[in-house]
Amino acid sequence: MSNTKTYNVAVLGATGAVGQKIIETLEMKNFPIKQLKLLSSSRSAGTKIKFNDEIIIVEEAKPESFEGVDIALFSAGGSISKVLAPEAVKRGAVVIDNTSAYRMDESVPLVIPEVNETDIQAHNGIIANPNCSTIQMVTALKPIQDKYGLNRVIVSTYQAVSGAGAEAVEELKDQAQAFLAGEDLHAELLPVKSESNHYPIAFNALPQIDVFQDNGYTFEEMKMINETKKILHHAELSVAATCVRLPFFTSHAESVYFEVEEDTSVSSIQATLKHAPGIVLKDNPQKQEYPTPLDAAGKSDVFVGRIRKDLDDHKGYHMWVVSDNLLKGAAWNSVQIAESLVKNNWL
Ligand code: L14
Repeated sequence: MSNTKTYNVAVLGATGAVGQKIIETLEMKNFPIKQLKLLSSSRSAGTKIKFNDEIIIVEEAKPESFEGVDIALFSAGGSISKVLAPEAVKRGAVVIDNTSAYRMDESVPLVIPEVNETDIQAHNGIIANPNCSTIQMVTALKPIQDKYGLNRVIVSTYQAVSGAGAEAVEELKDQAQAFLAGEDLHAELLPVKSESNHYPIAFNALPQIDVFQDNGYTFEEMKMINETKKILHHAELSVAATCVRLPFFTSHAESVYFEVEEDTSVSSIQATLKHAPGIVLKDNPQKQEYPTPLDAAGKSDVFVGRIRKDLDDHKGYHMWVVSDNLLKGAAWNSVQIAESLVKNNWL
């Protein structure tokens, strides 16, 4: 017998880049919804959004908005999550939070369903969705860790502008047009809106995503470092990251160097990843086959290619990992967590 139970679901940040993808993913996956509530700041309240055959009017999010809600998907920024997630939990909702507000909180599971689904069970009302760059890398590293052990990871990212929101996408479009018309480029947003210096992203590369920390790493880099250890339950793992913004719209790409504990081979790693959940192996140098951001865009999988052995360290390997940052990196992973809550009765 199929489970016919349905749920009251709320999406906070419904008009944002991730929020819109969450709504599309809920519809596409036919999530068992009784009533869908769309919430935002007062600025976007009143926006009309289509869901299945219904037009839903976005409401301003308030603590009382979560009355009667079973599952609330949050992606309206960390400071809003800090205020409203406890209010939602107080009213009986389980919050799946897409911001960095709770990820490193010890009482909050940080989950990629293909990697550590059972961690969800221990939730106290909040489950954190990892950072987009972390999700795609860890989805690819987990089967490798399980089979060969893992003691070191060094990653450089090539990140799409949509990670910084819909406004950043507009900034890139405007700058690209200005550049081709021979006009001056206006930079008001990237690398970080709230900071004083802004640099053009069009035809450029910016080695800063999120704010700098005292140790010289950016917060995006530290998120990758700390979240990877937590999700893999491997506090001793050495992780270093360099996160770079590039001028394309969708999908992050990553060059990942990793060192395994047991001797293996490229073909063994390829075979392992070929059968791993959520992974599509696209690795055939003879035919020039490897994933790119453009072909990963709009797809829910994590694509891996360019697997090769380090020339000096016999336990070192390199790979190229690409995934849609708004889907597996955000909306898709969040809805997978919601599906797991329902399927396993972990609400
Ligand atoms: O931590 O600007 O969830 O690309 C993910 C997107 C942080 C910013 C997070 C970006 C955000 C990042």
